[in-house]
Amino acid sequence: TDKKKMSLTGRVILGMLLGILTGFIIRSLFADTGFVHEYIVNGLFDVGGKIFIASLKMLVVPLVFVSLVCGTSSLKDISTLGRLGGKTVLFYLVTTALAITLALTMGTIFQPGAGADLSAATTFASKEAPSLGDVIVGMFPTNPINSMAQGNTLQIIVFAILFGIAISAAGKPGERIAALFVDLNAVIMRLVALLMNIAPYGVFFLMAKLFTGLGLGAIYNLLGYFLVLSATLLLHGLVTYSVMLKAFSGLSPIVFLKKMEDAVMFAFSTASSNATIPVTMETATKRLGVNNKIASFTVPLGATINMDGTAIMQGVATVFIAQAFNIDLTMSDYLAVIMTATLASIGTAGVPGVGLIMLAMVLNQVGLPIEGIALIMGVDRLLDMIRTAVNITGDSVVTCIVAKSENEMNVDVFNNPKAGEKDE
Ligand code: DAS
Repeated sequence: TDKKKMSLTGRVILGMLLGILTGFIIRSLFADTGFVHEYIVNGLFDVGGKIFIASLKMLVVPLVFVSLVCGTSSLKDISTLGRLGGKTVLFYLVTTALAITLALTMGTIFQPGAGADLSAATTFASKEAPSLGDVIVGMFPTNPINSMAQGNTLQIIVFAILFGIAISAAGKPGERIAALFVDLNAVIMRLVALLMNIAPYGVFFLMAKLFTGLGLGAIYNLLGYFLVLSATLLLHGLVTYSVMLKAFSGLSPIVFLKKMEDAVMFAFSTASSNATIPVTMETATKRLGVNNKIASFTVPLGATINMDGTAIMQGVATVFIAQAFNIDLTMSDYLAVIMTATLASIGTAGVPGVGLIMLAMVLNQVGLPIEGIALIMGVDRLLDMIRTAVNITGDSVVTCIVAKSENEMNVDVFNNPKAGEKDE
């Protein structure tokens, strides 16, 4: 019998584990100079990992633009778009506010910052939080080509929606263009599937390089912070989303989480929601059975404005830093944190490390010392990977809820364990 080739998911998990193991071996056997570090870690692994990330990011702009034009132009009428947009943004804001409230509660209960070691505190450049007005004006492109060149996802989304509406209102010419975008979308999704075949190698390189340089010792003296944050992320990712999915769509959370494994692993290994958009889109449409006209809107939007994992980090980190510096936060401070963190997550893209920059805005808002960020930077890379996985899971849950409520979900595909499985 022909040996059943391991599924892509299995190969990515294998690549991840081998990468982590290789990192530990190199870290313990080789000094951090010399041939191995020079040519293997900072050579092969670094280049391999960067090529993998670049191959994913290469697809984001064309995929977001084409799939969103495709999705919008196939909508029956504008009111659908209004209803769809309203539901999606509402769910995104509610889940983010829920996430940060959970985080503040867990931080207050478990007091991870009590007696923290402040010696590591150095300076950290902070940025001003964007005002709501700036964020909204900033969403409208003055030059769509420039928005695409810069990868400004929110501006691409706005332009694609307007372009899609124009197509559906343009009669014959619109029909021809719509057909073109349907074909373009199919080709780009095929390209996504092809590129996913290099994922096992890309993930291996990323993990090997990361775990060669990752001092787990840094985790030790921040164990309280690390554990409380990880526990809150898992609680939100596994419990909150499961309850929401069941309550608002009746779909099985077990089936959902099983089908999310590819997207979760990509988010974890790249620590970038944006780079994971192609995989989240493929998962939503091919494995969860969501109609492209929904996913093409909710997934890119979610990757940009919906970052529950990041909001959780900001909640726990704010409480940790306040405790570490012995500063008491009042209830109005907590409300300011919830507002600022939710707003900050709208204005920033899903790329590695963006959570720390947003944290600086939140700390500014409640008058906490920005130096506190220096305390937690050492363990942030690993936590960034976990919270990015939570971010895209949140995007996918809302995508399923909205699709189901619009009757734009093929439940048979959702319930079929083999749907969209790639074992070529
Ligand atoms: N890495 C970010 C993302 O891609 C999250 C973060 O930095 O907190 O979602």
